[in-house]
Amino acid sequence: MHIVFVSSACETLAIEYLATALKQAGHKCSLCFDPQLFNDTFLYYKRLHKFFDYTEDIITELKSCKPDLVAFSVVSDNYPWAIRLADRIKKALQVPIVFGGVHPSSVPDYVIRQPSVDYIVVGEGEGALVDLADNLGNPAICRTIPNIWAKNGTEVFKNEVRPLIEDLDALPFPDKGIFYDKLPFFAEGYITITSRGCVNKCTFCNNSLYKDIIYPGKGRFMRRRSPENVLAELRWAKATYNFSAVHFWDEILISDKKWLFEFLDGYKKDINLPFTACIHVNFIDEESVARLKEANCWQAIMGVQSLNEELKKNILNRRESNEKVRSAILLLRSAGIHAICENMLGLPTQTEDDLVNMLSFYNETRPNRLSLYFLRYFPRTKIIDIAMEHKMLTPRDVEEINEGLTARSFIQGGTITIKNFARIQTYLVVLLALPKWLNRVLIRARIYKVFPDLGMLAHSISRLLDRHKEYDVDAANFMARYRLFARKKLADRIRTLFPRPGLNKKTGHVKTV
Ligand code: B12
Ligand code: SF4
Repeated sequence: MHIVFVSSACETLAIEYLATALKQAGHKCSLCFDPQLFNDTFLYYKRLHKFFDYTEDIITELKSCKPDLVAFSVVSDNYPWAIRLADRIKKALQVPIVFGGVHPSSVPDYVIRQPSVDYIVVGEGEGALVDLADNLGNPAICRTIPNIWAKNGTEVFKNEVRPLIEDLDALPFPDKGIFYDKLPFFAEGYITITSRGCVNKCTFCNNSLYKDIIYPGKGRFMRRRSPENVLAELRWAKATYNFSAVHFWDEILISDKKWLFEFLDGYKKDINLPFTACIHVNFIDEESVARLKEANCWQAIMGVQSLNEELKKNILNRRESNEKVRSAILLLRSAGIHAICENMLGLPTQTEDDLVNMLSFYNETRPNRLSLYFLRYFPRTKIIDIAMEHKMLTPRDVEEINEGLTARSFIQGGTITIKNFARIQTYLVVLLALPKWLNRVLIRARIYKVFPDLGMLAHSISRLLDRHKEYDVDAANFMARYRLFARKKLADRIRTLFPRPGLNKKTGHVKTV
């Protein structure tokens, strides 16, 4: 069977793992990439997005490659995009369509109602997608495959979730070629993951849902590949692709010290390229920071989320103290590791004073970059119940979250002072650029009240101010995507407006008889 993945804007490890599994089972896989220009986390302009829209190019590409199955990897944010495109594909090709990933796994009963979605895979997809591809010609069998939800008219078939993959070393390496062959700029930085699951259970995160609702009794949730298995992948990749940096996309790379040190020793010896990882303050100490630095870690990202310890414990189910956060930032900074702290706005019970304290805290501790996002409620996460108890969400809001209608709204509820929260978001862009004494005066005067609400732009500006040419491959990929696809679309538009004689005015192609 020929399975075509349709992907939006970024390289996706899920697609790479699934492509490997399908190819090993004898199927053919390809990729259609929607660059989503001006419709991403950093830039959102409706008109420009429309001008640079690639929907029809994807349809043309799909028609020419004649897939037997079209597959989407879907998070809540790209769900509206996926549905729009799936509807369009269904009209043009009448091909079966499968959705997998976090959003359909969280609310399969909502997603399966969509007319263009024929199958859903809940949870890990390798086994289920191969079974589906093997049996596509026989819908009766497809309706019984574990992890699959299928439908026949209005009848929905819901199958049990199979046990979690216990031994991650048994998985073949992800198929990087599916992205790199078509979009070579992604090969600048190598992304990989050494684990699945997380040791924590924060209320706003999908892991709380996976652990408590989807996977209880289905095996160990937190799993890690052996150091040797990860190193073997990286050695192979380094020899095959000439990348300049590595990104670890684990929830927390450093949660198992013994594993970490063994891995870092091998990494330093065999790979030794600058790398980025997500960490957690609970696992940071002098020794781990020193070992990370030695192995060439240049950037560490940590979710701090809130500096109100009570709120953190009661609302977010996180127990780390502010003292721990302070010491983690200082340790990373003194080791010369670029420290990024992510924080959340609009949390239940959060007050303006909490955020003013946060400004003061960061003014003194000075991480290298700060991000401040409005809490987005993801379907069926625990924090939704908490927000309802605090009357911040109504049942109707929850319905909209499950339907995926809130994808672009960063603000849901919040306290009455929420408009000032957005101004604090703007202040954060300049906070680290100003001297400590000046910030102290400005914070005391609550100067942020006169700042504009820049919304997403604040986030984009702070990202732009913190660009590191040497190994900031995220930024390089972002630029490359815009350069490549904006140029291509502009050329297409110009060709259509000013066709050369002998060219088809509509398509810009040479007329044939
Ligand atoms: C790495 C990562 C990223 C990377 C790459 C994202 C990507 N598209 O791959 C980056 C940094 C770019 C990123 C961006 C974002 N991310 Co992110 N990210 C992750 C993280 C930490 C790991 C994902 C991963 O690669 N896992 C490894 C792969 C192998 O596992 P997997 O993705 O679960 O895939 C398996 C199954 O889900 C299934 N599956 C997945 N897709 C498909 C498709 C088909 C057809 C089938 C059959 C099966 C299937 O099979 C796979 C293999 O078993 C997850 C946390 C998590 N635990 O999932 C958050 C997570 C997915 N991200 C999240 C969010 C919110 C975002 C952003 C919206 C943030 C933002 N504001 O920009 C963007 C969205 C970008 C996008 N369009 O996808 C949320 C999503 C919540 C939700 N309900 O939607 C998560 C769950 C974290 C959380 N807060 O709980 N993210
Ligand atoms: S530590 Fe991070 S990944 Fe783990 S549960 Fe909390 S938010 Fe999710």
